[in-house]
Amino acid sequence: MKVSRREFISYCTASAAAMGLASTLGPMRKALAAAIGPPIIWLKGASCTGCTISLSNRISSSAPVDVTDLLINTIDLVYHPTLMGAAGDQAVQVLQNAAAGSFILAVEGGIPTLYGGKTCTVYTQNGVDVTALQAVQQLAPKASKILSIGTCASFGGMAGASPNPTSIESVAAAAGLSTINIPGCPPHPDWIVWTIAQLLAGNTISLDKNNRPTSLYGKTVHSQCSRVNQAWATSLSQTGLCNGNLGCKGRQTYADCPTRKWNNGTNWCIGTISSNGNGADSLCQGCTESGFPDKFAPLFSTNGSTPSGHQHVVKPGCTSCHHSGRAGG
Ligand code: FSX
Repeated sequence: MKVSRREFISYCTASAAAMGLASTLGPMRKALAAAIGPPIIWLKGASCTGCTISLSNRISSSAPVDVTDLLINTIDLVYHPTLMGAAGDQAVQVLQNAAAGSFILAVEGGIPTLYGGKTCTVYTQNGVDVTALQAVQQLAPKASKILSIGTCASFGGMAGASPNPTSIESVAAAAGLSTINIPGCPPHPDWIVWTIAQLLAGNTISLDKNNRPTSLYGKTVHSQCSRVNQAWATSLSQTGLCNGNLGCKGRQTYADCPTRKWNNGTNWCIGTISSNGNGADSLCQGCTESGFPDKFAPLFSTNGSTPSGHQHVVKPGCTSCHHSGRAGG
């Protein structure tokens, strides 16, 4: 892959910001905070780091256009275990300094609670290990807002899937406090950026019963899907047909994936494979929902059975049952 000079400089700048340099340059950090709002402390519990990787992949035509723009011009991310270069006592001191004032707490990953939470240690303070459970319980009550980033933090998710040997809980359950949830396994980078931007702008975010922003999670995947009026597929090889009887969870899942799409608007799980290879031509796995993944197992079905309450009518242009566009139907 060829990397242009501009891309290389942009990448280096992002790395510098991500190294926590802004956090350690006192006057500069103060000026930054005054310009762009309260600092953000990002903790990571039990997770695969996919949420951070997803955020790092942001590419947008509007600001912040990428992770460089985000870190330099949009947010004051003072502590992030994956992105920052600072480590050890210095990094923890930066966290503590930020926690002494107004700050936003973002947590990625579920919170192990068994064994006193000792299966997940997030940092060491004064020579003592601090668990994710302790850090969340100490910081969450002081935070102006708490963001649960990803399905693990929001609901337990993949990290808390059965048999959940370390009794992983959501951030809200572990902290005993309400959180703004941005689920998705992983969440779309736009969902994270949009929510943080609303908070920094002082806007009130409308939430659904699962504490997800309704602007992002207000409609079912099914109701926005380009296959909504197509006949039932009996095999994933039937490109373009509705995968509702093959295990697709689009009718129970709330997210704007069909219209926003992923990878810079290129494709999404159900997107039809095109000649240039875009699209996964698969099905929605329900990753933004509480109970994922256990509730939606098995993720794939090959029995071709008709979803309950529907008559299986396979013909092009079908207008019966959910194919008439009934959301959630
Ligand atoms: Fe969980 Fe984040 Fe799924 Fe992974 O780190 S939401 S396992 S894609 O990404 O926490």
